[in-house]
Order: sequence, then C-alpha cells, then structure tokens
Amino acid sequence: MYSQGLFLHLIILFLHIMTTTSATLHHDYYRKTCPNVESIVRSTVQEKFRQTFVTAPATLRLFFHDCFVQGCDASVMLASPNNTAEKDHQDNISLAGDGFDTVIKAKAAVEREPGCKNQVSCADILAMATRDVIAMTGGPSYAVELGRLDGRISNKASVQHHLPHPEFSLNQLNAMFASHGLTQIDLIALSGAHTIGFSHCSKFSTRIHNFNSKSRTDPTLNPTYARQLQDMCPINVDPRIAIPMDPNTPQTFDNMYYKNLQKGRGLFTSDQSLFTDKRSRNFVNLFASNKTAFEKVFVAAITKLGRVGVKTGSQGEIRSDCTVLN
Ligand code: HEM
Ligand SMILES: *[C@@H]1O[C@H](CO)[C@@H](O)[C@H](O)[C@H]1NC(C)=O
Ligand SMILES: *[C@@H]1O[C@H](CO)[C@@H](O)[C@H](O)[C@H]1NC(C)=O
Ligand SMILES: CC(=O)N[C@H]1CO[C@H](CO)[C@@H](O)[C@@H]1O
Repeated sequence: MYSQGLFLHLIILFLHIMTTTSATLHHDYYRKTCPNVESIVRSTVQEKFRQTFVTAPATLRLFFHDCFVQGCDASVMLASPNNTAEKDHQDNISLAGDGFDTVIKAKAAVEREPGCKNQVSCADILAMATRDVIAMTGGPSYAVELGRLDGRISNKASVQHHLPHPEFSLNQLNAMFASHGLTQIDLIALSGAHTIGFSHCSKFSTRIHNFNSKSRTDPTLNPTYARQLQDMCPINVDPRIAIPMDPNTPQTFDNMYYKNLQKGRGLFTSDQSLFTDKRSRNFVNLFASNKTAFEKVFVAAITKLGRVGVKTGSQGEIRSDCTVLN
C-alpha cells in the first residue's frame, strides 16, 4: 500500500515537471501586445457566469471539443453558411450556446481595449475562459499557456473519429486520448470535468432502459441511482431535458466525481469504466481520497490538452470575429 502511494506520488511529481515548459506556448505571450488580456477576459467571464451557471460547464466542454478536433484553434467556433462546419456535427448539437457566447463576449471586450485589437486569438481566449470557469466553480486556478493561432479549417467530417462517445470502454477511451498525445492518467483526471454540468437523457438511456437481454439496467450502475435516473429520464422523455452529471455537488468543481464512481454513480459507461476497470481504478481511488492530488494532475492534464494541435506561423491567423474566417 505504501509503495503504491509512493509510486502515485512520483508520477504526480513527474507530471509537474512535464508541464513547466512548452516549445511554443508561454504564460506571458501577450505581455507586450495586450498586457491586461487576462483580467479583461476574466471580468467578462465573471459577468456571464453571474447571469448563468451554464457558462462554466459549457465553456469547459467547448475547450475540450475544440482541442480534440483539429487542435486547440477555435475551429469549433466557426459557423458555416451551409451547415458543414465542426459545430454542425451532431456530437456538437448539445454544446450549450453559452460557451460560444462567453468567448464571443470576451473577444469583443479584448478588441475594445486600446492596443489589443487583432492581437489575441479566439483559441487563447477560450483557453483563458476555461481556466477562469474552473476557478469560479471552486476548482484549481493555474497559469494558462498562450500563443495559439486560430485555425482556418472546420468541417463536420473531422468530428466523427476524434471525439469520445459515452458508451466507450477504457480501451476505446485510451486509444482516443492516445491519438491526441494524452495518457490514461490524463484521461482519468480530465474526466473529472464531469463534476459540473449536465447531460441529456439520450446519452445514457441504454444503461437504464434496455441494457441487454438479461438486464434492463447496466449492472455496474448503483440500483438506487439507476431508479433515480429512470424517474428523471423516462422512456419518452422530452429530448431537451438535461440532468446534472454530479448529483451531489452539481455546481462545484471538486473530486465528488470520483467518489460517485466508487459507488456506481458514474453517469456514462465511459465514466463508470474508469472504476470498473482495474487498470484505472487506483487513480480513481486516489483522486476520490485526495482532492489536492486530483487538482495537481488535472492542471497538468488540461495544460497538455491545451497543447494539442496548436497552430503557429502560417498555419493560422488571429480572427477578428471568432465565428468567421478573416
Ligand atoms: C472521456 C471521454 C468523455 C466523454 C465520452 C464525454 C461525453 C460527454 C457527454 C455525452 C456529455 C453530455 C452532453 C449533453 O448531453 O449535453 C458531456 C458533458 C460534459 N463534458 Fe464530457 N466527455 C468526456 C470527456 C470530457 C472532458 C475531457 C471534458 C473537459 C475537460 C469534458 C467536459 C464536459 C462538461 C463540462 C460537460 C457538461 C456540459 C454542459 O453542461 O453544458 N468531458 N460529456
Ligand atoms: C460549404 O461552404 C464552404 C465555405 O464556407 C465551402 O468550402 C464548402 O465547399 C461548402 N460545402 C458544401 C457541401 O457546399
Ligand atoms: C495528497 O496529495 C498531495 C499532492 O500529491 C500530497 O502532497 C499529499 O501528501 C497527499 N495527502 C495525503 C493525505 O496522502
Ligand atoms: C451550439 C451549436 O452551434 N450547435 C449547433 C450544432 O449543430 C446543429 C446542426 O446539426 C445546429 O443546429 C446547432 O446550432
């Protein structure tokens, strides 16, 4: 037991060392061109958050989807006149509009600041806003790496094989995260984002209504929780109904997600499999028992996520409108 604890501790130390530098991104990237950018973004995000809590989960999920499809380049923000952009894929249909709105408002505030016009990318604004919503909901605050350019490509077809699905097994999740340079530990920590936010009933209906020929419900689901989910999400439920993914502390970015998994209260197969599968269970247990350890590994993992597919030089641009190419 002690040696396992020590092993996990060493991994956390190692992750910390790994995240202190990056080849292209810097914490003070806008020091000369727009020194107040972080406080401008933060006050816009704060105002939006005061209007609606959904700002937080919507922005966090938008960042994840952006980074996994074509890299962290705000390509997810691009609108297309003929509905063929990334955001038009059905996996995106559930991205709450408040995430887009947060970035659009923060970009407008940055553009209004003297000297900052056309200096700050939408991709970086999304990364800053994501850091801010995590802190605002009680999660760790961290220095965010900056220097991404906005991408020029966005299409529906690219979404298909780049986003994980809620019915994924650990093997499928690991393969998808590995294809973006992320490890199983990153996967376990980043999945902790499901400590805030909402899911539509359709995303897990098989688990509670028609799991297989032997059992109506997924046997890895806590039976009491399964009944609660059946009550909230009956078979012909209104497709617009969304329920909290962490029923205990739905508005707090804490380690409750992992405590829920220990009790069979993971909403998706992808969540519960992190505990069911012995290969990932140790980290679920660590994060459930030690919030500080979770926060450390989460910060390392989201920093890595923010480096996926970053565009520099001629690969990108600084969009003046986040939803349209220059
Ligand atoms: C590991 C694989 C993952 C799968 C299969 C997955 C799947 C999903 C699904 C199906 C929903 C519900 C969408 C809806 O019905 O509206 C959701 C919501 C959410 N996901 Fe994930 N997700 C994963 C990882 C992540 C990661 C890595 C993050 C961020 C770091 C994230 C952040 C969120 C947030 C914040 C929400 C709530 C959105 C809202 O309330 O508007 N997810 N996810
Ligand atoms: C949709 O519009 C984009 C430009 O906005 C264009 O490149 C693409 O070919 C169009 N796709 C279809 C199917 O018309
Ligand atoms: C929790 O994790 C932190 C960070 O890794 C570590 O410093 C601390 O000793 C751990 N606490 C316990 C009670 O194990
Ligand atoms: C938030 C957002 O832009 N959602 C879009 C996702 O895609 C559908 C079409 O498939 C659009 O109708 C939504 O507006």
